Amino acid sequence: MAVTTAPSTSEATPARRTVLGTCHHDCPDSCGWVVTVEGDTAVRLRGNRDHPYSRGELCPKVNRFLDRVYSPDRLLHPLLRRGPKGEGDFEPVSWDEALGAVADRLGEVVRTYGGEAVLPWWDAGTQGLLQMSSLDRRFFAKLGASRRTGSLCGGVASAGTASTNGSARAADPTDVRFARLVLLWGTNTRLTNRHLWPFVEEARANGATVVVIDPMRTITAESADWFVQPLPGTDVALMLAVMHVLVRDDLVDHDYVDRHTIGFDRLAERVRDWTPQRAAATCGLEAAEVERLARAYGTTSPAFIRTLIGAEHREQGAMFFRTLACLPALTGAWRHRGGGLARSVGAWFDANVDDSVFDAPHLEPAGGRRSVNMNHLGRSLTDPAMDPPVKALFVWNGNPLVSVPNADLTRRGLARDDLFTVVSEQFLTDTARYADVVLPAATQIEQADVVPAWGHLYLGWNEAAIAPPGEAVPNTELWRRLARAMGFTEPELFEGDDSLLRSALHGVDVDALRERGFVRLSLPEDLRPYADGGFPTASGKAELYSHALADRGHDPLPTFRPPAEGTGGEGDTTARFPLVLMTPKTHTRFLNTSYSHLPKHGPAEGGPFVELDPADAEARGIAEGDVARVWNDRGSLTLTVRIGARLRPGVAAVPFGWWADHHGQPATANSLTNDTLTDWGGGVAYGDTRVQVAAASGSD
Ligand SMILES: Nc1nc2c(c(=O)[nH]1)N[C@H]1C(S)=C(S)[C@@H](COP(=O)(O)OP(=O)(O)OC[C@H]3O[C@@H](n4cnc5c(=O)[nH]c(N)nc54)[C@H](O)[C@@H]3O)O[C@H]1N2
Ligand SMILES: Nc1nc2c(c(=O)[nH]1)N[C@H]1C(S)=C(S)[C@@H](COP(=O)(O)OP(=O)(O)OC[C@H]3O[C@@H](n4cnc5c(=O)[nH]c(N)nc54)[C@H](O)[C@@H]3O)O[C@H]1N2
Ligand code: SF4
Ligand SMILES: [Mo]
Repeated sequence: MAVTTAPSTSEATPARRTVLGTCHHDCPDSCGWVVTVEGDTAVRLRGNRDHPYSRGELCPKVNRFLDRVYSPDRLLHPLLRRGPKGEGDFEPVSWDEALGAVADRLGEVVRTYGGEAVLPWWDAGTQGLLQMSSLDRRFFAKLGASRRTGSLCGGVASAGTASTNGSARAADPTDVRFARLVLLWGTNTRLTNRHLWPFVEEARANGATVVVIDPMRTITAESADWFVQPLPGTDVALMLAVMHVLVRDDLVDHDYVDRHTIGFDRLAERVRDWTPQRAAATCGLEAAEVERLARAYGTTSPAFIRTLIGAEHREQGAMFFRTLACLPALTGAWRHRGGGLARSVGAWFDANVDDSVFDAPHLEPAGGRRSVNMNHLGRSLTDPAMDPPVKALFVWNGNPLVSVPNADLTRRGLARDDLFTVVSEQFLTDTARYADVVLPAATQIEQADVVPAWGHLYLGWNEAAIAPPGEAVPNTELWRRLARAMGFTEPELFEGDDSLLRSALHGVDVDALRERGFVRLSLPEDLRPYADGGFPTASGKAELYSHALADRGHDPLPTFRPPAEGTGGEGDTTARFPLVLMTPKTHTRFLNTSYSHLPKHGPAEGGPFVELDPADAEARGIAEGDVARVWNDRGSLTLTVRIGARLRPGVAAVPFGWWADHHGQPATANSLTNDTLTDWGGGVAYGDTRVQVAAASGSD
């Protein structure tokens, strides 16, 4: 079989040259970088000082990116499974042999069960426009495969915000520098969005107060002027009380509310009972603190709310964002630069990027395709009611066995002998160990791409700096090879990278972007999206009362509801599992599941652990360094105990990102987590998880 190579976008190769690129990781910062190449080898990768947002700094993960590129564990050749699934026993084969095996099996599955028996699963392992998801859409449309829906990250926050504002579009995060009050609400800026921190410090230097609202005393909380620590998942109650005070004390911008919102009277009625005392009891706070927070928000201008993802991973996750978005509408904070609400800015990229050009509805079967939520990978692989059953699974840009909740169910699914699994990866992850065929993937410095960001308004260029080592290929090249191996002939399945890129960008001088490494989106410098209203809802106003939510069976007004997994709801497991489990991103050297296996990352973070409050540890006779079992009905983990002052009593935490190997047991943090879908937005409730903890020798 003839094999095409990805078009090279590199210049002629002098002995030593520098190449501009952009970090591809699933991180809001999308930093600009410069790779120094000697001959065929990348010898240095550093931040691009000219980049207006990242300003020359990278992070403890990517400062060692070349160790990842040149790791002895890098996958360099296609592999075919030899031993039992999960054991990681593979033999290297040629691309022709691997593609032949995939094409044979895929053809058989499609003939026997239909295209929907094939399930593609991908995440944002690279956020590059081409390499995240482009030609794959055409390939799987042509196959008639099941459609992957839902989101591990961001979909809920977008959907919740849009329920109030009509769009996920919100403030430019860097405008935080103009604020006088900064609420970092459910985001760990210094860890997860570190390049925004200087903008927060700039606000503080100009007199702003920085408040962190988080159930965990994070490194960001440590740096705040004021740390508010509600019980996990109770924020909507806190927001209702803030709105209660705004209405009670007439801190509402009536002109803004009258002209640019609907439903104020009904909202005022709803929040009437939500006194600071009531919210304080729900949130585990002092009423005086709730009062003080509300007064600060209602009396300080500009007031800027920054949030990201942490609070969306809850059964009522969309409601958090829907309710949060009501706050700046009530106070008219949107009027001011440095006011309003900032979240992902991803929705702004449609100013210059249109990835719908990658879709190919004309290649799909006439009857359409069924949808499978990516958060329910385990369920979709094990549910006997799935018709047709999933018989072939493709995974790229993700490590679902570590990142998806209810992981033991995913593992049972992946272990099925009758499931054919293909994984495209840079490393033999927990997921790849269950593959029948593993295909070696290029890293960001080996592939050309353009990176849309979700933490700032710059589009980044990424030039390929070196050729992929061994036989690794960019994802786009993988889809071209697979299409050819399947005998497909439609030209759109084989479109080249450069042509794909140019077709998706509009209003961008691609050559100038490539030359400079970044370009700001074609948007005004002063972004303020709703200073004069103009909300893209059905009513054209911010919807404090939402008919659209009512039509879909939701409460049309902001409402607090406790999770089913926990106090009071259906399926209450409080008695058996008294602790709420948090599984956050905790490590500066980790990016999700992507670095824990590398020698300068995992070991330096000291290994997996469970963190307990001193009171919970003492009640269980557990001391620092003891080994404890953490379990619920979904799974069990045995972990070293750390006792800290970061959590409240009743809350435990296990960091996310470690692989099963690191635990020395076929389980990870996500073996314990809740896979109930969120209220809307297609996400999942990792955070509404309850567990019990006992000394490892203890019994349940
Ligand atoms: N170092 C590092 N940086 C990263 C990542 C990483 O793994 N490591 N991952 C990247 C990715 S994919 C993403 S999406 C972003 C995420 O960025 P963030 O959203 O900032 O990070 P998270 O840790 O998911 O959650 C933020 C905070 O939400 C808190 N939280 C959880 N539940 C609640 C709640 O009910 N209420 C409130 N108020 N807070 C709550 C958690 O304690 C946590 O401190 O980070 C990116 N950056
Ligand atoms: N318990 C718990 N679970 C969580 C979270 C949490 O806070 N707690 N956070 C959630 C969030 S916000 C997210 S975003 C997800 C992340 O979940 P995942 O996306 O599954 O995790 P990553 O580590 O980002 O996986 C990226 C993988 O893609 C591969 N990759 C990178 N570039 C390429 C490429 O160009 N081609 C191919 N083929 N592969 C590539 C990397 O080698 C890596 O293994 O996890 C979610 N899961
Ligand atoms: S992981 Fe985030 S902070 Fe680190 S270099 Fe990439 S974009 Fe920047
Ligand atoms: Mo994420």
